[in-house]
Amino acid sequence: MHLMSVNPGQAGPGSLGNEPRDAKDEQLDRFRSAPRHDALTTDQGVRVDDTDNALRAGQRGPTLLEDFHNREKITRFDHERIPERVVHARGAGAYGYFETTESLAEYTCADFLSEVGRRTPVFVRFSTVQGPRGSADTVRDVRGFATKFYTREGNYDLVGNNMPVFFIQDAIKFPDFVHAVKMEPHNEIPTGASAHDTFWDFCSLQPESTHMLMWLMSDRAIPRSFRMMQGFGVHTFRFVTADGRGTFVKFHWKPKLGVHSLVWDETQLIAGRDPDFNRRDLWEAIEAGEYPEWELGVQLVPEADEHKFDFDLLDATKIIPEELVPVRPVGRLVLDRNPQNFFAETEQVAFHTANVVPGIDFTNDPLLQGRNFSYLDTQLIRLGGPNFAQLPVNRPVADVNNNHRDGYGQQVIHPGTNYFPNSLGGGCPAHAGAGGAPGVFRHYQERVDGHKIRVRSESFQDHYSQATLFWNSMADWEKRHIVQAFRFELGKCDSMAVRERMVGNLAHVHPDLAAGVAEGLGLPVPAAAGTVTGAASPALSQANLLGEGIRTRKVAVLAADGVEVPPLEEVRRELVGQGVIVEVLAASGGTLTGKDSGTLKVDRALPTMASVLYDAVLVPGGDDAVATLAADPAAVRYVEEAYRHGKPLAALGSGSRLLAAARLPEAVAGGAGRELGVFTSAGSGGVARDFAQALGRHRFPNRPGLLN
Ligand code: HDD
Repeated sequence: MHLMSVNPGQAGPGSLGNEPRDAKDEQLDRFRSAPRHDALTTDQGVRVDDTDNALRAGQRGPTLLEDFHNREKITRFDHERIPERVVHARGAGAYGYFETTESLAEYTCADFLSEVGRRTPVFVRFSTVQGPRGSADTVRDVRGFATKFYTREGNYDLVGNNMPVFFIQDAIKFPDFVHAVKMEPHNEIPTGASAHDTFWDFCSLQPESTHMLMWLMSDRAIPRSFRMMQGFGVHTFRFVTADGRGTFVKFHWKPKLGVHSLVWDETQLIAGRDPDFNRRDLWEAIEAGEYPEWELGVQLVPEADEHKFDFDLLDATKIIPEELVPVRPVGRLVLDRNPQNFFAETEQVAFHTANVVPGIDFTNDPLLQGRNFSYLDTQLIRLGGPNFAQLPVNRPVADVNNNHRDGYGQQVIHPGTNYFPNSLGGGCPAHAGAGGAPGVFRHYQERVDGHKIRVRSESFQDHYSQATLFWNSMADWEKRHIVQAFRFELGKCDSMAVRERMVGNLAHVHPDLAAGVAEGLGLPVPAAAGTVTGAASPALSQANLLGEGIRTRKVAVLAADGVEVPPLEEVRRELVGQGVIVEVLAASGGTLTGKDSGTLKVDRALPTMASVLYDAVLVPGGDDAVATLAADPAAVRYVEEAYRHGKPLAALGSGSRLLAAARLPEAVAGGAGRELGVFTSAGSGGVARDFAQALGRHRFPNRPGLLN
């Protein structure tokens, strides 16, 4: 492997050009392996003539220790793995850019947020939390949403999740929480699931987790795609101006495609059919030029308003409802490039909440304060030493210039002095920022006055009001899903005492929730506890976050020989025109013969896919084709499953006979089909438009006979 000429540790002169995105690209280019047309060599550059046969004494004799190529090859292989992340081990990442659309110069001196139109290169990594690296994507879990901004003033990491609150209020509880949610220590079960005793034992004893549990049991925990999730910085951070004025800020990412989820039954089937469902989706969208995009929004709270809310801004188990402080759009995030090597980039990327730039600072949120210790610490063990910031994906585009030296994996040949102050090195590197120069990090000068105590503030003690707010804000079908999720999770918990304690906690959230869960578990319905308010925040419901358009939604067309091609092509044109991915599926690959004339190319063989890998199903007409499909249990299953998962279905002409063969509930046959997202027509007339609109609604959660 050849590395092109490189001066690691220092970004080259000119790397802070006018277009920062190019700066990161160019920097990465310098680390990419040259095209591999050359002959095979050892790590020392010695050419190797045979990598298929070890050196041995005679054709059938023992292998010789002096075969340095064999030994080096196997040793390198033995050392390929590094410890996986203790949480968020499974993930997928991509490069892109952040573009500022509204200047925040009034609130922060952060250069990358100050100029409209400025583009800053980014790397984003999405992840699940509980499961190890090889676990399935579609488990019920929080999703990580971590963004590294390579700004001209240094790297800024926004290490967030797809839920705006957290399980605990103080970072000292994190090891307890993670031990409880991870696989149980005696048998390492379950993989990628929170439905087990230790997790619910911990949460039932830790009522501060209740608000987060509501999010975790909601559909937010089973996203349809990383591209269709919101992201949140979770904590209240602080913007700071050049003259030292502070403003509280919360960060929100909002996906352009809307917020959409899978249904629970579907997630379990996908975990078998395609455990890489979410990573594949991200990868394929970017390869196809369908670049996912999010809007960055901020909620700004003047310092004078710090105590005006009935919750504490420093408490990470609370949101600021958007109805109290609106989310102000300030920029867009676009992911437009897949990594070239998963390990080098996605695995080795190292995020850290304390990677901040001038103009962005912390608050005293005790969860954030602990994170600011943990991330640097974890990278030291995970990446094998202190020089991980020199790895290509981690290195800033801003110059790096200091007296840190040596350590495992040092890539830089540092000349000269290595201490400060010095005169022999010309006094370099010198303190930045004499005379208040811009672009220098200066800590916000917060006045702190208090006793050294281990006490949680009184203002952190209300654990239920916002859990109730979340419940009240859900559509009926969202509430049903939450109840079913609690029933499933607690139903997998063997300890009756834990189940009862948890249901007791839910009685503080809402009597309907507690009753629904208790009934499912066969427990007595607990009496209502505390005062339950009717307050709601519509911004929390996915029903109000449908997004723009239907680009990249996937439609399966079920076909066989004798298919009526022209009406199908008409519908396909309409859908493809709106950015939908339409794939023709038949019993085997190849080309189908049309009913009267024409042919239809098969994109995929039906047995290699499944209805759960699509957003909707379309059945074209053609008597022979439909008869073949109706006799094929796999095709019938596609229709039935798609129906029971609430997905739009359309049949053209005699295609409706396949719907009949799938024995959909009577309400559909009885004419209520259109309201329930099931469309049939003699030809193609009208179906395309209705079907496309139905795709925009994503699902029809009020159908009879659904599997949730
Ligand atoms: Fe964390 C990874 C998000 C609390 C300690 N965390 C990690 C990642 C994300 C989050 C997205 C994966 C980053 C990546 O893709 O590499 N974590 C959060 C959020 C939290 C949170 C949104 C609460 C608001 N985390 C939290 C606490 C601690 C940690 C309280 C420790 C006291 N988190 C870690 C870690 C990880 C990590 C152990 C594991 C791997 C890594 O950092 O790089 O340091």
